[in-house]
Amino acid sequence: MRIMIINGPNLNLLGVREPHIYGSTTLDAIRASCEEFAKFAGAQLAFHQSNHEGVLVDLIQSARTEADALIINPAAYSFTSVAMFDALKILEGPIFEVHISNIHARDELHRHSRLSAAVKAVIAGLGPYGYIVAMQAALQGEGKLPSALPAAMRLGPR
Ligand code: CA2
Repeated sequence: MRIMIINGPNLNLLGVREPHIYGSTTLDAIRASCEEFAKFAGAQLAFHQSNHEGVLVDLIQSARTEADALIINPAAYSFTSVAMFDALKILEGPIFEVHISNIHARDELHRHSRLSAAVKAVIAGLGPYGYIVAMQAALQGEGKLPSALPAAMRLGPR
C-alpha cells in the first residue's frame, strides 16, 4: 500500500520554535518514525513538507496516481485554503487530516478547519503520534495491517 504524508507551512520548524504548543519533536523525527512504521507494515511512504499553497495543491493532485491513501497536516492552510479543499475533493482514496495540537481547544483563529469536510477522518491533539495513528487507520481501512498484530487492532470489534 502506498501512503503519502503532506505537511503544510511552518511544520519544518517543529521542535525548533514554540515547543510549548507543538512539542520538541522535529519533523525529521516524525518522518523517521513514520518510515519505521511503514517498513514494519510493508507499506511505501512518501513524506513531504512545503510552505507554499500551490506546491501543496500539486502534491495533493499527485496523490491521485501516486498514493492509495493521503495523510495531510495542512497547518495554517486548514483555515484558509479553498484551493486545497478543491484538490482534496478530487481525490478518490481515503484522506486523513492530522493536527498535532487539539485545534478544537484552541483560539477562534485555529479552531475551524475548512478542509475537514473533504476528508474521511480528523486526528487532532495526539501530538506527533497522530501521524502513526493515521497510518494505522489508512492500513486498517484497506485490511493491510500486519497479521502479527492482534485481531482487535487489525479488525476492531466484531
Ligand atoms: O497542530 C497542528 O498540527 C497544526 O496544524 C499546526 C499549525 C496550526 O496553524 C494549526 O492550527 C494546528 C501551525 C504549524 C506551525 O508550526 C510551527 C512549528 C514551530 C514553530 C512555529 C510554528
